[in-house]
Amino acid sequence: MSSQEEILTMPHDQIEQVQIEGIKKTVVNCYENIPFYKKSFDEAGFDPYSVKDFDDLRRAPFVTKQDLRDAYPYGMLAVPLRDVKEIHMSSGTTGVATVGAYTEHDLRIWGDCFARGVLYADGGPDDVMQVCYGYGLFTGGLGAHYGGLSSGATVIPTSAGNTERQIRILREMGTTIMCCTPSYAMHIADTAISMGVDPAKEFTLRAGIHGAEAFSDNFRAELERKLNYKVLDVYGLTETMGPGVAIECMEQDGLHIAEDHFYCEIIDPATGEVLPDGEWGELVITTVDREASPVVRYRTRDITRILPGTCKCGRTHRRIDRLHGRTDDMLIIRGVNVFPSQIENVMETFTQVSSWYQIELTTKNYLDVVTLKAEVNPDFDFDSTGAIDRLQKEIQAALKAALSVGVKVKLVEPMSIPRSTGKAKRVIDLRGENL
Ligand code: DLL
Repeated sequence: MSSQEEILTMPHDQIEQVQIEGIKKTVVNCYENIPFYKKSFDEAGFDPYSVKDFDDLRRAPFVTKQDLRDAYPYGMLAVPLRDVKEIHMSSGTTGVATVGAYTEHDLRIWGDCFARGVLYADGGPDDVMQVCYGYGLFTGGLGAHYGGLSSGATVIPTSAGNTERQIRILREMGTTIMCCTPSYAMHIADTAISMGVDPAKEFTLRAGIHGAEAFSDNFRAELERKLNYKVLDVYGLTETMGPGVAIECMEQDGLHIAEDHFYCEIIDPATGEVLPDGEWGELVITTVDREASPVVRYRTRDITRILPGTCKCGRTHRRIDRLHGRTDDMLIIRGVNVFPSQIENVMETFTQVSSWYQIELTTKNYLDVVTLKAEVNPDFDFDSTGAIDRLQKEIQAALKAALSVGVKVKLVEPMSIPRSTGKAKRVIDLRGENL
């Protein structure tokens, strides 16, 4: 058994011991080296030196993305800059980015965590891993890269984009594991098919380690059918490391948290109360042994739950469920709370439409208007206006019933919604732009 497999099958009380020892150091390290934590712990009356168990940690205040942004660029570093060997940043669509810094130790841990995805896929040195996540400040490319190296696989760092070349390499280099966003994997598959290539037969893929965005079970099934491989979901975020915080095993029954490095809690986002296993809420993460950018009770805004019980694979690290979106994904449409995943669930019941959709929000006469653009499948007769009208009305009625809010449905031709090589853009909010 490899040492990683030994860690992954450790009795859970031993994992908890590792976590508690690490957390004790993390809270003291944050308090002593990061002025933000000194202030926030003191204000909350939280004594980092008194932490002995997980209940004690629960008395610590949360840290938010805004806190990390306010500390830009180096305010959250717990080590001297000379010990930092690499820096990544979140894309920061709303302005200031958040910074993730890594010591040599942090980079090694990162590689080991992502390498668990390769282990879960029953892979190792005999695999050829094509990394088509973007390389750069985004953590996808280099995180997968370090994971590939740590697992002993042969890494081909194609980065994102140049889809025809990706396809050529997939066919010619014997790639067995592909790493990219699920939407980019679908785009690669569809482009290959449109080029007359049958990826299910001509590619040699065994597994895809896909994450960075939510994707439905149907989307996964379609990917697995088109590419004839197994899709494993990988979760992570710049603020705590990048990809590898949690990864699915071949059971595809939740993502095993790398619990020796991350302590996860689920809270009620409205009250901050910790919820029991099995209940859905917001994921909060404390790093166990991160040196450069430790976080104590970071509110991820991601919605999931801890799956009770143990996994059939025999590994002992607890699992989170596949993510159901983010608390800040919630759209408030005419006062009604709507999650894009609810819209997706309805769409999936219509076999005539594909998984490509975009939600556009506009304002008309001071009221929110939601338009859902969805692509029909290539075998649907798009020229039959009667059929299109009928289907649009059926989908509209189903959405109204499910969401209690009217959604205008506009079916469009296959391949007409722009594809992305990274995270797909599902919601376009044009409200407030006087349209
Ligand atoms: O997306 C890190 C990553 C790269 C994860 C490659 C997996 C693969 P950020 O750009 O900081 O980091 O975005 C983090 O993306 O808080 C989630 O909302 C979302 N996210 C990440 N993985 C998943 C997933 C990377 N498997 C944010 N399912 C997170 C759903 C995900 N959402």
